[in-house]
Amino acid sequence: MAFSLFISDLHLCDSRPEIIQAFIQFTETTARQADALYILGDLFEYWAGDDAIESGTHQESINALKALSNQQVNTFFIHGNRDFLIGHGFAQASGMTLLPDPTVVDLYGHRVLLSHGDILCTDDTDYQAFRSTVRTEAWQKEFLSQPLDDRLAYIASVRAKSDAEKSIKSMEIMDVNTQAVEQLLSMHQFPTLIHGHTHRPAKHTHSVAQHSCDRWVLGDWYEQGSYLSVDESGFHAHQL
Ligand code: LP5
Ligand code: MN
Repeated sequence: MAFSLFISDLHLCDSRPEIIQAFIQFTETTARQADALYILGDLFEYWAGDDAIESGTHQESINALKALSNQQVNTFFIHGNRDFLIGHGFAQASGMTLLPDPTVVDLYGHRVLLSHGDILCTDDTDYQAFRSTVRTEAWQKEFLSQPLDDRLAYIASVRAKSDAEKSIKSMEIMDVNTQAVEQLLSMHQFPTLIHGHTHRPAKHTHSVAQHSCDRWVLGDWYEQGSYLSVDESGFHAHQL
C-alpha cells in the first residue's frame, strides 16, 4: 500500500554519530519504500548557513537525502527553530523541496496540516520575540553576511543562553498553547495536524467547532528514532 512518512527533531550533529547512521539507514530502507518523506524541522542540531556545506558539514546526511530523491521518493522540508537558515543551497544539494510553515497537503484522502510546531508555543513569549527577530529577511541577510566562524561563535552563545533560560521555564510554557492549536485547526478547515518541536510524542484529539481533529506530535531522535506514516487506512506511529 502506498504511504508517506513524517519525521522531525533528529538534531543531527557530529557528536552523535549513531543518530546520523540511524538516519542514513532509515533513508536506505523504510523511506525508500515511501512515496514521500516530510522532515518537519530540526533535522540538524543547528544550521549556520548553506555555505557551511562546502566545509563538509553534514555531507553524509545530505548525500543520503539526495540518493533518496534520486530513487523517486519526494522529499520535503519545513524549517525548525534550529535550522531555519536552511536555504536553496541545501535544497539543491539534498534534492529536498522547502515548504512554508504551516503547509496543508492531501495524502490518500486525508487532509494534513504540517508544522514544526514552535509557532504554537505562544506562551513562551521570550522565544516568540527572539523568533520574530531572527525570521526577518533583514536579520538573516545581515547574519549570513558575517564570516562562518563568527556565526558559529554567535550560535554557541545563543544556544547557551537558550539552555539557561529553558532550565527555568516551566514545561507548560514550553508546550503548545491549546488555543493557538485550535485557532490554526479552524483556520485550515479542521485537518489532521502533525508537528514536532516539543519532543513529547503523542496523539491528541481536539474538539473544535464540533469537528474532531487529531494532532500527532512527533518524537525526537535522541535515544531512538521514531516516525509517523500515513496511508489510506490512516496514521501510524513507529519506533525504529
Ligand atoms: O531548540 P530547543 O528546543 O532547545 O529550544 C527552543 C528555543 N530555543 C531556540 C534557540 C536554539 O535552540 C539555539 C539556536 C539555534 C541556532 C540557529 C542558527 C542560526 C541563528 C543564529 C543565532 C540566532 O530556538 C527555546 C524555547 C524552546 O525551544 C521550547 O519552545 O523555550 O527558546 C529560548 O530559550 C529562547 C530564549 O527565550 C531567548 C533567547 C534569546 C537569545 C538572545 C541572544 C543573546 C546573545 C548572547 C550573547 C552573549
Ligand atoms: Mn524545535
